Amino acid sequence: MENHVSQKLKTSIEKIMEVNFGNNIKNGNKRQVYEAVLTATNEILAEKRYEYSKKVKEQEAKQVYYMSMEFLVGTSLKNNLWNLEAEDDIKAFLAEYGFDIEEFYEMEPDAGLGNGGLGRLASCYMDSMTTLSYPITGFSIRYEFGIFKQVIIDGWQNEFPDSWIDQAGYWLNPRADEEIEVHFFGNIKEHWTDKGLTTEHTDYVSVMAKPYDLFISGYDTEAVNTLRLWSAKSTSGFNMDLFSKGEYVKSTENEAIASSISKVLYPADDKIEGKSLRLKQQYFFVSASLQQITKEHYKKYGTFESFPDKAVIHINDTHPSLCVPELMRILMDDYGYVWDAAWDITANSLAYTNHTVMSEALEKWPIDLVKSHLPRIYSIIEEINRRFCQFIYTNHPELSASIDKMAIISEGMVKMANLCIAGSYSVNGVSKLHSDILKTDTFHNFNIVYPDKFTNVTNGITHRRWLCQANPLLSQLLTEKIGGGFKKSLSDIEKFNEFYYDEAVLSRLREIKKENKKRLADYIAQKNGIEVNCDSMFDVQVKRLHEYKRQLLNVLQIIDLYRKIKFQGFRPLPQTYIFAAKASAGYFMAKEIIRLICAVSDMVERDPDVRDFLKVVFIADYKVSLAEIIIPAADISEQISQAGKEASGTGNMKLMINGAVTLGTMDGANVEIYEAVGPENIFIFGLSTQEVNDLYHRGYRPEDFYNANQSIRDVLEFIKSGGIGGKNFDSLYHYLMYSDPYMNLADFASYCDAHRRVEEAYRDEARFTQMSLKNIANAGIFASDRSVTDYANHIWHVKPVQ
Ligand code: Z57
Repeated sequence: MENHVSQKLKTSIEKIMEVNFGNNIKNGNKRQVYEAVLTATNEILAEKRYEYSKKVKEQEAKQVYYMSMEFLVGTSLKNNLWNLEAEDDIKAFLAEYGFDIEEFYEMEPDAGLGNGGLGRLASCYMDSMTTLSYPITGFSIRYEFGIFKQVIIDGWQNEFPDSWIDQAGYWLNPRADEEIEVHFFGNIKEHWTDKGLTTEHTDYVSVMAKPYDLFISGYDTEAVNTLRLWSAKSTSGFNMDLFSKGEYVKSTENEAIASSISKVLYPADDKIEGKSLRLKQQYFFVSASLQQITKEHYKKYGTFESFPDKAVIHINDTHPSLCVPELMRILMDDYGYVWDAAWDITANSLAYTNHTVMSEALEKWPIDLVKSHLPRIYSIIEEINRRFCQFIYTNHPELSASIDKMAIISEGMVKMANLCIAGSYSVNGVSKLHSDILKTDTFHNFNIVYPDKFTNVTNGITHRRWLCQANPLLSQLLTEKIGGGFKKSLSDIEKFNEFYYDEAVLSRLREIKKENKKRLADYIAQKNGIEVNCDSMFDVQVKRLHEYKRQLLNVLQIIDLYRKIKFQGFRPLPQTYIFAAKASAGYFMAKEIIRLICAVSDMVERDPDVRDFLKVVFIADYKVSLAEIIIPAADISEQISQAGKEASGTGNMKLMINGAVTLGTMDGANVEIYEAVGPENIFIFGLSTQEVNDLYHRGYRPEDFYNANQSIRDVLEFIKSGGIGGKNFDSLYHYLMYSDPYMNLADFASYCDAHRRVEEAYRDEARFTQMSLKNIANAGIFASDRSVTDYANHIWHVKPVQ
């Protein structure tokens, strides 16, 4: 039975072909029909959005505003058609005219408005909130260029601009009627009025924020939410005087400076970039968003007393931390509230999620930078800090000695996490382990002062994209065996446990994995020119390249394996190691690790003694749409970060739900995966968080592990002697021998041992498939539907709008 939406879509596609191109589908070219399909789908969402937002307004429902510098949206066409349950119909409809919908999917570029886990999490949450009919608006920046395109040349990562809007701009709905002005630089003047001492911001530079709305569809729901992306432009176009004088370049300078704010996403993940432009980006989107939110609230309610009951502003990592002083500024300067009243409203409307404990990622800004760029905001932060320190001295004299660590301003810097904790009513980590570390270690003192603020919400993923759409064969099998209910409530997937002894189901699982491996093998053959054996075990590590994630440990094991095959006659199970990762553009060590992976890949490929047992593939340009091809093909999921460093991980969950078995440390959400599947369905190795800390305090010396372990010596000396294709990797050798900050060498032996256990398990086909089934069937708790329900009930206090 054809649904109503499909019917509307078809009519609309036909209409757009006529109106936009004076053509029809039959005679249309691919580009025209592509545009018509995207435009028609966007229109359906726009109509649904209108109906839904009317209901939200009527019911005066409390709303979530999700502030994030990143939303890693990926592609939208397939997701939207799938959510609207129109995919099959539209596919058939296009096929009638000789068009293959898969080709349209491939034409759509990823909206890569994020780096990695943090940005993809935000997008998963938008999907789940919408599916569960909660009102939420995401706020971010309409970067003209998303995360760079990665091209590997001679093993070295090169970055190219990712211009996505031409081909995917059909999803962006401009709202010129809701432009907002944002103020930078200038001076502040204080003067007395009948309202007391008031502050005026003068001589500022204005930038216009123009919103573009991207509609977010949900599955089996009336709801459509919006992701509002702000684009920067100058208030004045260009300088006509200069233009008339023939100074063409100069005449457009102001516009160039203004629009640079929304030009490009900063490509550093988990590491701060203390640049002026980055601070401008943060304030730009925070200010535009909060001005809009407060304006709407005031129009409706005429007061902000009710603000905390009607709105919650979520701060995704500290990047939007300026929400704290900006909301204060708006309430005081624009709406005349006095400090205490404004603080009461602010501190009851903001909630903050921390995503890392790595010191280099905890944001801090030089005082001078904040003061010059945002003088009014800085003066507010100073006052927040003064009152905060006063509060600690008065109520927690025992913490006086820690005041430097806890202060919002200290050591010449503004500490953004401290600002967020002081200014929010809720602070959460992203896995049980991470949230515990926040309380006992990173923010230990704050937890003494505000014990009720700290909570945990373990991350989740939208299984609709990561299972149903990325792995249609597995989704089909699940539907046959347990019904389709899991698409809306993933807890149903638990029923799949019943098939643990069902030979037919186990063999179907193997066939499906094989098909997915073939699909990936085709991609690899085409992109890398490497033939991989689909009967070999696919071992996958895909994520950003970072020292703490220890892709290097993975390569060391591979080199060890290579040497044992080559020189010691070892005959392992045939295995294919698949890597994909982007490194931050300026991150030398990360790029060296990519170069090492590529060199090992070449070395193995060239060696007839080894290549039938071992393959190594580095797939370039990892992104959401590529992840959707790689993840369903994985047998083994490498989650091998140093314990205590990976806040949660979400790739681990995507791989698990696609039947990959985790090989990992007791870190982040791996701990909860371990609890979900049981010790016999996961491979755990390495030091625990506690052991890492103890070793660190005793004094970690990588040479001790070098001296104690023959394999480590062999591998390191092999690297040093030019064994890897005659290439020089001295920097990595020295790094490991004399620094090794993430203790690769300490975990090496345990990791190699875990690999042998993996091989042994994989050789027992039946047993391994059962492990895989257990992983699929117990992934229910990692649905982002569960995560957002936790947020909604325990942090945001919002209800669905039906
Ligand atoms: C980022 O992707 C994450 C943390 C950050 O502080 C920044 Br900046 C970027 C990641 C964590 O590394 C992952 O462990 C976590 O799963 C993800 O955020 C989502 O919470």
